[in-house]
Amino acid sequence: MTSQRAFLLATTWHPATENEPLSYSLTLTNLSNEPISDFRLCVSGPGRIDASSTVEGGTLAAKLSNHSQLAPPDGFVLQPKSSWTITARGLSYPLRHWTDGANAAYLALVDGSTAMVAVEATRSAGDNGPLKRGAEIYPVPAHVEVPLSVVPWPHTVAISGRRAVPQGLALLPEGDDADAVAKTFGGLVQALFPVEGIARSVAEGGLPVKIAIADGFKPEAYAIRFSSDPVHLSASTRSGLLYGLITLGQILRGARHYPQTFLFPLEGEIRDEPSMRWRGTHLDVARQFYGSAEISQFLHILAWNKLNRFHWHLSDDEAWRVEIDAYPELVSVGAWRGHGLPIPPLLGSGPQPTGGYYTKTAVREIVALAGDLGIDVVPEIDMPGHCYAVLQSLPWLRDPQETGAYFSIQDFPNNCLNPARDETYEFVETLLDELLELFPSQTIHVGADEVPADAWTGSPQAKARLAELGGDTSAVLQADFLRRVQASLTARGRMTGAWQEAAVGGGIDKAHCYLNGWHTVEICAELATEGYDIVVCPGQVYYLDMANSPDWSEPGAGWAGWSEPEKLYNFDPVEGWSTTQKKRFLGVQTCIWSEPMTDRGVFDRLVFPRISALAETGWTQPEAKSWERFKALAGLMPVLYGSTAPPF
Ligand code: TNX
Repeated sequence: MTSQRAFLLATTWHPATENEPLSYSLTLTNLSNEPISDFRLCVSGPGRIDASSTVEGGTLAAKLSNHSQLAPPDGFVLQPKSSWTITARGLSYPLRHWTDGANAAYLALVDGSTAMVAVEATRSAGDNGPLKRGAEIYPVPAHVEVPLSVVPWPHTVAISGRRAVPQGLALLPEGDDADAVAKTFGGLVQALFPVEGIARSVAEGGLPVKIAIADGFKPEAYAIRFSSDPVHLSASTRSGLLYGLITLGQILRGARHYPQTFLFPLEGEIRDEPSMRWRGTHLDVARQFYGSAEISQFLHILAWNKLNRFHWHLSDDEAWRVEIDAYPELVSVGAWRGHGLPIPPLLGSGPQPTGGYYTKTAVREIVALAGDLGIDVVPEIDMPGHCYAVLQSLPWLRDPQETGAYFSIQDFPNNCLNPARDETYEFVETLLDELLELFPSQTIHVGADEVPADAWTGSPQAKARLAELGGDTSAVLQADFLRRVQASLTARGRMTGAWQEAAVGGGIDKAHCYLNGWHTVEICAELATEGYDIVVCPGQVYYLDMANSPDWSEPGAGWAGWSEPEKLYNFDPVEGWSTTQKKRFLGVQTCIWSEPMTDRGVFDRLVFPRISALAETGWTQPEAKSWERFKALAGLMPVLYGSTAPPF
């Protein structure tokens, strides 16, 4: 039962000064007319109060990662209209932005019930600027250096003349492939711009566009020939045709919405092809859940940016998100956080069960949509680390003799699958049976990131296995585990994807994998020298959870720094790479870790327009990039939630 009493939590971050060390204070106010006692204040949000922090005014009675239960002194009564403040010092994760602090709270009462607490956004003692959320939409200027509104900018544009802006595009497909692409494009513009009527018949004023497959194009390349009537679009693949239609749709939208600035050409040609073959984004649906409708719309946006890889991060410590018939607990337990559940409220989820998962039907629909949109879905199941949700759901996977505790960087205890247990491999094999049936993609990502250096040191089984392997670090055990998982994937005809840590402890088979380099470009280059194929995604630029600026008022994280759109746009992912190293370069992706994105206005602010800046890096030839041009055109690109709310 949830009590209706009213409480308010205000939190303040005090950065360290010359005289005072850093501190984080939490003030609970009882707004009701009744006193309250025998309670714990439970909070969560990206920043955490460590077990080693000192707490003044109360005690840290229990905690798991960023879920903290704070208890007032014995016998304490919080009187009506009065406040209780506690202060934590010595936090290992300094707060840098307003989304770092507690963004959900409740009281746990002795009778087992909970009471809701309204939470104000965390303030910093040194910065009172208005807090920002919602995408920043760049205004389209009156004059732009190019006459067409296309993002990412095409390879070759040789057009002339201006025609009266057509009312829409009347698609005239020739053959089955072209037919299918026309349908996909119809669905795409309907989803993104439902009231614009971009695809419409000749009778409604649509400009005829002949679409046909033709020989001689690279896989994603296309050509558009403008002439008085009709326009001709050709490509050798469905994705090439779709990209051509997207270019036409973008030209039409620019000319229609900004007729003084952009035009629809009368004659000439656009020939286009991407500069990189891997142009993607990752999305973490474990820390925050994104329902199928959100994923579908996000895929539409990726396609409009000509992005072709969707790295779907489906599991982490905080949750498991995909239905697996053999292990129903993975979703009945692992997909939900809540007070009293095996996974407590984390990262802003409240006391009520919060979460969700994708049914197999939903996954199949999403994978099919992605395929139509030219997007390869790369599912990630993170292992052996980041498995707290798995182990809470399937506790028999643990070594029953294990003693002691090791902690992950996000402060989860004993969160790694045990590489010495037969049960682990049975689990992984059964999981892969179902996963591979759901995901036809060439690549399956197995995580491999952030296994604590002291993982498994309390497990007799793991110690025995390590001795057998002749190693003395957890990295050796991890590499042995990953090689076994990879061998299984290779035997089933799949490539293994992994974070860069898969290269430690002896590494995995380089011929059948690619790695995401997430530390620096230099590390990516070193891994390329070792012979790994690399997708470059360094945290300090391509992690879209990092804030847009160092200001407190900007949402997002800050552990890897901050990345404004211009920095991301101009970033060279292969700076300093040799020709040999470049042979191992697959392309680029952004990573959308979702810890700070409880609020969807925060998602919009962090993801847009930076994802379009990445898309242009992936598609446009480096020498043809121009921040000024991109900035002028980016305002026409879609955002997911349409959240452009003013600051608050
Ligand atoms: C590091 S990058 C992680 C994630 C976090 C992210 C937050 C990587 C492979 N692991 O678990 O969500 O930082 O920025």
